[in-house]
Amino acid sequence: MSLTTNYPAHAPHGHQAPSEPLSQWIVGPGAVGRILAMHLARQVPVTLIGRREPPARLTLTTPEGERERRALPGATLLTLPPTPPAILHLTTKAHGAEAAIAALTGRVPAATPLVLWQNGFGVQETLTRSWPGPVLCASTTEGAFVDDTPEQQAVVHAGHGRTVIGHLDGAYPELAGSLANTFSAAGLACEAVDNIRVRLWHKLAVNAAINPLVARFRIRNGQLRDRPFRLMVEAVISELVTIMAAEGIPTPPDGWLGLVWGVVEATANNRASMLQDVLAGRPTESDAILGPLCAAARRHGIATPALDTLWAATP
Ligand code: KPL
Repeated sequence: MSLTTNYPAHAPHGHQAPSEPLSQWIVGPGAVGRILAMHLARQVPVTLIGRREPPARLTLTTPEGERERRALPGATLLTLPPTPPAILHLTTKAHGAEAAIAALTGRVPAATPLVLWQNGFGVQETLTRSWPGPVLCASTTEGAFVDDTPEQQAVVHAGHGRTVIGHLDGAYPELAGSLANTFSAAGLACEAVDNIRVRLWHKLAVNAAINPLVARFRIRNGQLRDRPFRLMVEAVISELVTIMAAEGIPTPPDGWLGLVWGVVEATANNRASMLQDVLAGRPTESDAILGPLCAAARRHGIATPALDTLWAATP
């Protein structure tokens, strides 16, 4: 089934997707937004939207080294297209999400389904409760980075990952299933899940174990496998295990070590998002990623020296 038209706000279960394909807007032209746009554009009309005009043509380099060049309709938050989208994807950084939604409110129909792609765990809860239409959260381990050299506007898909999508309370399963099918058909393996809250905490653990360390030492994900970084990753994971147990977050099927090292392996060639931010002099998502974990640790009286040091060291 491919993704189709508007979903009413009050049909959390049992809603049927109509049959006319309509466009999807992707707000936030960073690495995740570009990967999503370049893949989705194979299946449905896509508009890429930024604070500034996004590049009119993009080159995608696949993990296998192939190159695909494509013209993508673009817009800014001040020059939105006249026809509203069927689906609104928010791929900004966690700290930019609420400002982007404020800029869109009243300018897209209130019932438009919203998909949140942020790392961390914060805006997901806030926007799920405040956006009038259906809100799904997506969590992805696709590895990607932007390569904006003057001669080319590009996104490098550095490693295949998996995406899961769902509503925080398990609502809108048909919408989640329909979107998962569209993403998978477009080449981004995706599964609709009824426990996205748990999946977001799992991803939080992955991001906490990888991102601050690679940003601090300016290394690619795969270099974490080498000494002395391996020991640092393991120190973080051992704190994460205690926090997750105290929070009642189920252990992932491969265990916490298996989860983190699996992503490191699959994205070995990637420059993680936090490293990209540090290199570009942008604010990082350290508060969104380390904040909820350290807050949970404090609630349960758990000492987190490794996480505290990383948080203090990350801008
Ligand atoms: O999510 C990521 C990120 O870069 O933010 C990972 C999965 C760690 C890939 O680099």
